[in-house]
Amino acid sequence: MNMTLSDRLPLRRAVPDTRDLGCQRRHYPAALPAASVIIVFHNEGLSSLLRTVQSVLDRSPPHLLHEVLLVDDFSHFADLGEPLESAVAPLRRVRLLRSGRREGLIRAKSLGALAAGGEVLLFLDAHCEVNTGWLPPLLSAVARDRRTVAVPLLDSIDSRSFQYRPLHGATVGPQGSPLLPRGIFDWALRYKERVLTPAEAWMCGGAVQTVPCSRVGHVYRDRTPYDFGDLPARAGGPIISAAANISSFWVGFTPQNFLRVAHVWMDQHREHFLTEEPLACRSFDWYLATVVPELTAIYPPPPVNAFWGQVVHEATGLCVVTGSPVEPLVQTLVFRLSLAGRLISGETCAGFMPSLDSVVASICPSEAAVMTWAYDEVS
Ligand SMILES: [Mn+2]
Repeated sequence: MNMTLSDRLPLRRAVPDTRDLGCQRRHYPAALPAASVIIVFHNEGLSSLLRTVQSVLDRSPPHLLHEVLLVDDFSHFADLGEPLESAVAPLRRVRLLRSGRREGLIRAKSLGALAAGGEVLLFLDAHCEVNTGWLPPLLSAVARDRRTVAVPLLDSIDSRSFQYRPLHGATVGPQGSPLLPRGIFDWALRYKERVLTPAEAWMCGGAVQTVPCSRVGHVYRDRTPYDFGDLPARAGGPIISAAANISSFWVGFTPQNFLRVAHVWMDQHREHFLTEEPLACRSFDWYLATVVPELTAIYPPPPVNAFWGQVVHEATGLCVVTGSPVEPLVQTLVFRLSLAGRLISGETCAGFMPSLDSVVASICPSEAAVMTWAYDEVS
C-alpha cells in the first residue's frame, strides 16, 4: 500500500457515490438495530486506518452506529501506540482494544465480538472507505431476518494511487450470495448467541446476502504485508506456507486455517462447536447441493487419494516441487496419488512426456503424457 500517498491524503475525503440510482432513492426503516463496527488490525498504516474510521463516523447515521471497536492485534508500529490513542481519544463512539499477544485475525475478531455492545456485529478491514448510505441497507437485511449475514458490494481502492473505483455490473436489491468476497466481511452475525461462518449460516437456516445498495471501498493488497510474531512458535509450525491444492491467491493463508474451516463447516466435527442450544442445521452436503450447486459443477470433488505426501528422488534425496523457482511461496512439496494412479498437485498432474523424455506438469488428463503412477508399498 502506498502509505506515503495515504499520509498526504486527507482523512476525510469525498469518494464517488457508486450506488445505483435506484439505491439512492430507496428509503430504509428509521428504526433498525445498531451496529458495532469491529476493525481488527496489525501493523496497519495509521492514516489508512484512521481514514477507515473517519469514513464510518461520517457516513453512518449516528443512531445506527453503536460504536467503532478497534482491535489492535499486538502491533509494534510506533505510531499505532500513543499517536493512535491521541487520534481516537476525541472521537466519541470509538474504542480501542489491544490484545496482549499476537492472536491472529479470527481470534482478534472474536475478542472484538465479545467486547461489542451493538446488536449487530459488523466486521470491516482496516483499509476501507465506506460509501454514502452504506449502513442502513445492511442493517435492514439483518432486521428483516436475523439469520441473515449481510455483505456489501466492494469497490476497489487502488493500493498505489488510492483512486476509488466502482465495481461494475452491480444490481439493485439484496440477492442470495453463497460466496463472500475474499478476505473481508467474512462473518457478521449474532445468531442464537453464536457467531457462524457463512456456510454454517446457510446450513442452519440463515442466508448470506450481498446487498448491492451498500458499497464499501477496500484497498486490495497483493500480498500479506506483515508477519505473525510468535504465533508460529505457539502454533507449533509455520504460519505462512503454500498448502497443496490451493490457488496462488491463497498463499499466505495457513493449512491450519483451511483445516479449521473444513472441521467447522463440514459435518463430523460440528458438535464440538455447538455448545449452546443445538441449531437445526443441515449437512454440508445439503449446502453443496442446494446453495452452491454451481460450485460442484465447476469444481467437481477431487478424486479419492490413495496416498499423499512428498515425492523424494531416491538418488539425491531431493524433493520434487511444483511452481515457480522465483516465487518460492507458490511452490508446493505436497502431492497426492489418486486411486486412479494420478500424481496430482493442486489442479495439475505429473505426467511422463515421451517426446521430451521427462516428467512435466500438465493439465490432467492429457493425451500427450503418460499419467498413471503406482506406489510400491514395499520399496
Ligand atoms: Mn483487506
